[in-house]
Amino acid sequence: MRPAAAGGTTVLRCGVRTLDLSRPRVMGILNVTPDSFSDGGRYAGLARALDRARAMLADGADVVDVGGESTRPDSDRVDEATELARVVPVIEALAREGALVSVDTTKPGVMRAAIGAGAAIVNDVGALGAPGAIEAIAGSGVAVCLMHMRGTPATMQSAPEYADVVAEVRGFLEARARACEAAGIARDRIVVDPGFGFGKTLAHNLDLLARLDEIAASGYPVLAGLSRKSMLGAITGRPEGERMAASVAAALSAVQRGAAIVRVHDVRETVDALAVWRATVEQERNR
Ligand code: YH5
Repeated sequence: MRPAAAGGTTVLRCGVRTLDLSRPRVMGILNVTPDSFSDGGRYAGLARALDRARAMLADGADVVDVGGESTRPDSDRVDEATELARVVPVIEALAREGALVSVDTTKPGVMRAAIGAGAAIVNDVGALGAPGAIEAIAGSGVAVCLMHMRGTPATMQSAPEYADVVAEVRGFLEARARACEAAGIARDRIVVDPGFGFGKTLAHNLDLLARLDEIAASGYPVLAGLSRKSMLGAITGRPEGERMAASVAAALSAVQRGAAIVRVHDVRETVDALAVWRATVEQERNR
């Protein structure tokens, strides 16, 4: 039997914790926005969010990604106080229970409060582009996911054009990662993400997925967020609530091309699919 992997084990340093990336990992999506959890008041909302997170962890999620600002094209921005009130109690409770928690935010103030509450990963669709964001992470020890987005959530769907979407996204992510490293964020704390659906046409998204190995060749672990997204609707003709099988297939496709982490709504199904995929890969490797 050959060794598991050449070149040593990859781990992501997340503050005092580590995430072993020698096998693909699953990040469960926890939206803590009023549309997702508010009916019944604030505490009922918190209890329901925690129930959902615990269910994802029981289903095998390695990380719970807590987001209080929807970044969908049609969604409203929220102010910092509102976002804090939504995410901090959830992060505090989950971190206290020992969960590895990431916070999906673009605001440095929310990053700092979330880290104080126990978040171990900051997932920023703005790739730490906000003033003060790099500094908020640098001193903290937590890991960061740098995502590519063209434009802003409000403008990103207006006919984006790229000469070579894969080259441009990879170049952007490498430049942001270098800026982070220059500010003192170690290489083993950085994850990159091509940002499926964020200012890309269907053809761009498919190019990024088909050539995800080229993003992975940057040397940084790659996170892929494809779950339930419009590109899957475009391929299958299914509405958002009926994209689970498409999402699982997309996650497998991403992992096969080198994704280290997949960000998903349907944790149980994705974990099962990855277990089968991995069993075949291990069998192939050991024959
Ligand atoms: C991501 O890709 N995405 S929020 C529209 C949908 C379904 C899902 C039309 N945060 C990412 O999940 N963070 C979001 O149906 C993210 N990577 C990272 N790192 C958008 C989202 C969604 C949007």
